Amino acid sequence: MQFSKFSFTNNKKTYLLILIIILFSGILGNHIHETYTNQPFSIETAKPNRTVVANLFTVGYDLNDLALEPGEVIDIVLINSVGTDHSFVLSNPFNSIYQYKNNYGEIVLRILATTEGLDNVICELPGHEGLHANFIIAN
Ligand SMILES: [Cu+2]
Repeated sequence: MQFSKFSFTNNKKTYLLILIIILFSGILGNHIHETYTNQPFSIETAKPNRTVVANLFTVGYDLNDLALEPGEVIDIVLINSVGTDHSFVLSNPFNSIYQYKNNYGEIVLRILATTEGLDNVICELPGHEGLHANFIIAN
């Protein structure tokens, strides 16, 4: 059995080929990455499928019968919320929430429902534990 001696000149083509592969995979990788980052789904800019109104003080009762379909984006306008601070979160981390204020200064909760089942929206500020509502996500 014979072993060829290591020689840089004999392996030049191999090194060149590896270099070309590395460079092209870098270019291709960057291209794919750019394609994804140019078209992200953003709940902030998503158009809600519908808008419902709930009173901040009776939000649990007002949203009692709320049912969302998987994939649905809904805006919940909280009346009586002008001038107060709240930080609403969802119990299910697979669903998304985006809180913003509309032109009247009312808090709006935009929810993207992705996972079937029950979920709960609650204000996480201390003393605001009473501000919560259950809703169901089902087809
Ligand atoms: Cu609150």
